[in-house]
Amino acid sequence: MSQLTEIKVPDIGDFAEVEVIEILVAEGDTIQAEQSLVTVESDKASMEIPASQGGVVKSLKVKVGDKVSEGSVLLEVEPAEAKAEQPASAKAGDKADDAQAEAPKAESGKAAGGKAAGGGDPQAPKPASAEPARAAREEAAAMPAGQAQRTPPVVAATDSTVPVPHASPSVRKFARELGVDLHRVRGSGPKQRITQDDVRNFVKQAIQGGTPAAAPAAAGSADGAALGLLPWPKVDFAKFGPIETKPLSRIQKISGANLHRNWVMIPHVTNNDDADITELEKLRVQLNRENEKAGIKVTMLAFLIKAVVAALKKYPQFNASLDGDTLVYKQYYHIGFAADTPNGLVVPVVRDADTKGVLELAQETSALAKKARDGKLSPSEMQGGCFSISSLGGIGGTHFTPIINAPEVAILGVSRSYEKPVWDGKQFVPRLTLPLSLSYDHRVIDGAAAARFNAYLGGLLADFRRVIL
Ligand code: CAO
Repeated sequence: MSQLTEIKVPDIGDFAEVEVIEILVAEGDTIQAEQSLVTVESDKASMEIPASQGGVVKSLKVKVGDKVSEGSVLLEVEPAEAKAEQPASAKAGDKADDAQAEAPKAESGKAAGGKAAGGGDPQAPKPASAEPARAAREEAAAMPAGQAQRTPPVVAATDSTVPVPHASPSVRKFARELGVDLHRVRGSGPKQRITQDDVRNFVKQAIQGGTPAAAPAAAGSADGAALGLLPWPKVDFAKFGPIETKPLSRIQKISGANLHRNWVMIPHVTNNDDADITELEKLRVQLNRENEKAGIKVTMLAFLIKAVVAALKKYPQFNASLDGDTLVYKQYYHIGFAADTPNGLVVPVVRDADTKGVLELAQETSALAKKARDGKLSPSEMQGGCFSISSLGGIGGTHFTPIINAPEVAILGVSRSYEKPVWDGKQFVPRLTLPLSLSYDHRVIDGAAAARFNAYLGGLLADFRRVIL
């Protein structure tokens, strides 16, 4: 039996104590000079360490998670002149980076003929500085399928501002050869690193006709496949009983697409609270009695708009929109309200609600709601909203989760008021209670701020005189 030779980490430049993230060979494998043995990763780049000579791997000296530097022993091989020329075993071949085998002959010869890498082979390719690393990454991204990588150690930068899937150069090459877009592959390795098995499984699933478990989609792409979701179930409903089909209305299609985008793209949280509207309801009934002749009907919606404007003034981040990394604070108060129409949901907008009184708001919302039901709203009457109210109070329910109307950052859902027994210190007394459900965009609004907004709003509704303060 010939003597064992240690294969060490060659000169890898400024990189020290880098983590082994992938072992590309196994004990018993026959390896060739230049074949990738392990992938290491620093916070800047990943690279594959090639074998300085061929032979049979007798023992691995590192495992995933170990930290290595120049001179660290990676494995021991039994050099076999004859064997070194043979092709790698199926297992090793599976894992090896073909790019290494395709590396220019002169370089292979140099490394194979040079002294052990651990000895600091002067011929060993120099590792990447930040610039070549970036170049390697850009080249990898731009390279068409089937094109080989360059010399070892092969480097892929991970510090890009462009989101580049986390994968070693050999995995990138493997994916390119199979025509797989790595953005669509979910990585199962450490830090979501994409392994060769992930690419293989992705292809297998695609061949079998399923939707491969794709990585989460980039913002804006919301089809099920891009989100890594199962395909929509296809059911022959007629098999189970009589059916009738009707195409969605134009409004349903438009509002459905908007609701879907908003639900998927905005991290929603809903804060539920109750407002004591016992006194406000008395005022509302009295106002309706007084204005009956004028034909004005005041519903809770008009009071809600007025109170919401006061709350928006106190908590301006609710009257804002996200524009990239910037928050746009609006100094106007246009309030939308969801209106249920025979053709679907629409959201007319009351402009400059801060300048209008409750009676004017009642008249305007009722006129807009009628126009909505008659399908006569103009596009400009549905634009420019800052905050929306979805009132289901006339219908029922306790609490619900309204979907934010992007690019707004919050929406108030209102359910049906009910008599609630409230302890006044001596006894339970019936109080008319209005359920408030405030959905907010958690990227912009903290839970504490939402709770404050909702509690403040409840306080205004409990004592409406506070609205003028
Ligand atoms: N609790 C108890 N009763 C309420 C109430 C509440 N919170 N809100 C309204 N009511 C009562 C009204 O006082 C009125 O009573 P009367 O008929 O006895 O006078 C009745 O319910 C009907 O009111 P309304 O709903 O027609 O009027 P409104 O101003 O409250 O609402 C509008 C107008 C357009 C918002 C409403 O008609 C509507 O379309 N709501 C549905 C909104 C919707 O679909 N939201 C879901 C969107 S998905 O998030």
